[in-house]
Amino acid sequence: MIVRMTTRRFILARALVSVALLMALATGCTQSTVGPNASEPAPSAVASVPDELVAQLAPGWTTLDLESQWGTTTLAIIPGSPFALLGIPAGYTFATLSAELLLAGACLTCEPNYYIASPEAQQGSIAVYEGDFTHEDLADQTAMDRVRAPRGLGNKGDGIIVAILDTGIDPTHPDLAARVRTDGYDFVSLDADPLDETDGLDQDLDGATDEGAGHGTHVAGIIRFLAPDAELLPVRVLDTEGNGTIFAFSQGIDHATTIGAHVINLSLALDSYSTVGHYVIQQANLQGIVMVSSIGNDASFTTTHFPASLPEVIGVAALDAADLKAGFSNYGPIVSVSAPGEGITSAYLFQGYATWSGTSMATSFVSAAAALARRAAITDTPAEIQTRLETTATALDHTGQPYQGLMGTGRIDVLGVVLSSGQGS
Ligand SMILES: [Ca+2]
Ligand SMILES: [Ca+2]
Ligand SMILES: [Ca+2]
Repeated sequence: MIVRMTTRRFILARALVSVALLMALATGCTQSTVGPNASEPAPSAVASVPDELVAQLAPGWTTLDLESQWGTTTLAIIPGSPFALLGIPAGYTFATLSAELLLAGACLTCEPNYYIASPEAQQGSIAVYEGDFTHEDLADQTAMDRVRAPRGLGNKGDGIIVAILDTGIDPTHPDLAARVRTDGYDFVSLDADPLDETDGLDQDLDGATDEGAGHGTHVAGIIRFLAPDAELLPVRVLDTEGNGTIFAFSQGIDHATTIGAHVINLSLALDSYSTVGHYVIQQANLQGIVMVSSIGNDASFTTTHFPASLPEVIGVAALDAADLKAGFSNYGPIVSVSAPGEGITSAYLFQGYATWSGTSMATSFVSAAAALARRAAITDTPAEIQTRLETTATALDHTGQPYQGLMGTGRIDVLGVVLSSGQGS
């Protein structure tokens, strides 16, 4: 497992360099992320974008100060925050530049622009698209009965905005068209169209082309079914292969917070703690936003999976059809609840439907439940909603199994969440 993951990260880093080269060639621009430091070893075991540094500026320092004193380029900022994404100038590495910035007191923290990915991209779990699935396959799957999908109740999540930080959403999909907001953003391509698209390229050189595409649409389909009146805010932070960066993630959280999202679905992860990532999550939490994230598909015990392990985030593990831990699902004391995650049918590309397995799929059930809880009790804090999700979950008997007590309080009970909120009519 470790060998495979390490190999994959190496390939990913190499592939993104290739993409940057292609983009530079295509645009005639030589100011790409490929520079003299690109071949040097990463400063961390976790792969990151070459020649980029995420700076937390010290009070009194601006990005202009750093540009004039160190020759950095300012690639992006998180508005109203001390965080900026900087291009590392020639002659510096991440290690040497961060050492100087910290020594000079210009920055409080420096970290690499880490790569992130959906758990399915990390695991190599791809969608099964056979072209003949229909909406009924989504609506009638046993997973909907197991989570007690609330059919015909008054609370359908109206007035609630669920941001989906993912590969985008296909707004033309018949299941989704009526609910996709138009003020999302694409922090991968840096445009105002967060379309969940394919590009015909295998950027991460893993032999599968566009294996991440459709992921955000799949997550959105489950949420739309369970909370049919909630508005879906597409925030594209993962590319067609399911990969992205922590800075794009942070910009995405900031965008969802600015728009006024009530719930954020985070079916993605980073194999490290991130200061900028935690900062934007804390800001979102202060605005009352409920955040739900996948615990990962590494089949491992974890206490640190990011961002699911953060106190402001609800961590979700995946169950198989027998309500046992799905073989791929991580587990640990940071899991709040579990949800079905194996063989889940939902909306997909080409206005169709596909089956996909992963903790990402499980997460979407819980985000929908959180949206309904929020609709029922609009002033509840994220912590109160987390407690409601945990206390209403259906307890599962994992007695004697190695992950007993490590799959949260049980299987999400969407109807139970709504009824306990006093808005079940
Ligand atoms: Ca776009
Ligand atoms: Ca690929
Ligand atoms: Ca691609």
